[in-house]
Amino acid sequence: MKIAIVCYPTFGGSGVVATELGLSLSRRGHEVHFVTYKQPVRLETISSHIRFHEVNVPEYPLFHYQPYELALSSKLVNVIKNYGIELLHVHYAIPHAYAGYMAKKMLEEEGISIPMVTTLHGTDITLVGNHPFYKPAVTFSINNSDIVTSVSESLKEDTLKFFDIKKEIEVIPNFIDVSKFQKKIFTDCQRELMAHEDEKIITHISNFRKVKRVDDVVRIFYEIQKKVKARLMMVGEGPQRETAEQLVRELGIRDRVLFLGQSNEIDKILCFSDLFLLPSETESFGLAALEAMVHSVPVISSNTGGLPEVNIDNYSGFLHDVGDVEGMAKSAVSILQDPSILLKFKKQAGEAAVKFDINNIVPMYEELYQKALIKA
Ligand code: GMT
Repeated sequence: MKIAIVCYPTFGGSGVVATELGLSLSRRGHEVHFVTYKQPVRLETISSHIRFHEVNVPEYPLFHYQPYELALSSKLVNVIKNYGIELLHVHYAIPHAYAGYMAKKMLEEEGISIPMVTTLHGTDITLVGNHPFYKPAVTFSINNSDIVTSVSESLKEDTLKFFDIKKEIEVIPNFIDVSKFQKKIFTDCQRELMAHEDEKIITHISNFRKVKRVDDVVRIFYEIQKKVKARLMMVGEGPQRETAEQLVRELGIRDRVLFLGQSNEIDKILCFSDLFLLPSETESFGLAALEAMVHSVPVISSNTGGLPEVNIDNYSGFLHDVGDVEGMAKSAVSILQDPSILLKFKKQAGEAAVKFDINNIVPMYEELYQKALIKA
């Protein structure tokens, strides 16, 4: 099948999922064309089965806001025509589903019919899309997609609650290539560069937006390090980084906390981590938690959104109410304090990740694509 994928090319989860999906589809014999404004971060190889088409938005002084949707829909029309694309898969409703719909309509004028699959990822529904400025456009784009998927049951429920949806929403969870990680033996983990042997390593990875509650991460760690010798690795960049750094200073734990910035070495960082913290306000899925689990790192998270579908309470880690810093710290200590309990949770975290193996999930998309092609 010839498939065009539209996504955000940045470090965000939706872009990562879209890229990994495209790579996997190409390995399964499909031809995949990524259409976005920059080469996606995890798209390292371009081959005859993987192409990248950059959407350019020329700066024009008349425009206060440069019209990205217009450029994207025009680019889609050209790519679909030039490469004989059979199916369009857009990740994130805003503005991708909207631009995709426009491309579909333009192509219809030329007698070309192309099905569009829209995958909802979370913030396009729970935070941004729900805003009155965008709501009519998001509702319209979802209702006019041929097939709609969401990455968790929880996100499906939220979408039906917040929008007037007339379409069936299929749940296809996010995924991970278990064999890539669990069989990989890291010879260069270099744990000793990050912490002493008797110290535990606690990690948080995110884009440091408000929704991630990075201050809670720092406060949870502050409580943990009173009981267990530990270090905190803060990985990522974003608007809350400075306030978190300030809090670290105020709490007097600067020598225990490392802000590593954005990293392409997530595997290496998770390879030496003992525990992962994700106390988010909301999380449609929590891909970062799954990435930790596949590296056998137990997760302490909030029990919000799709997180309970990924992190299994008292098995792969623990779940607590949003903002329950004390509870999260207590659970963390209970795992870290006893080596045999830590070992048990590490093993269980790895086991819980297997359910989301790429080989179980990607065929679900292929099946939907077939359905969409028959419908079109
Ligand atoms: O969480 C973010 O800040 C990034 C965001 C995105 O749009 O890429 O992630 C969303 O999609 C991911 C992939 O499906 C999910 O794993 C994240 O839980 C979801 N984020 C939120 O719902 C806050």
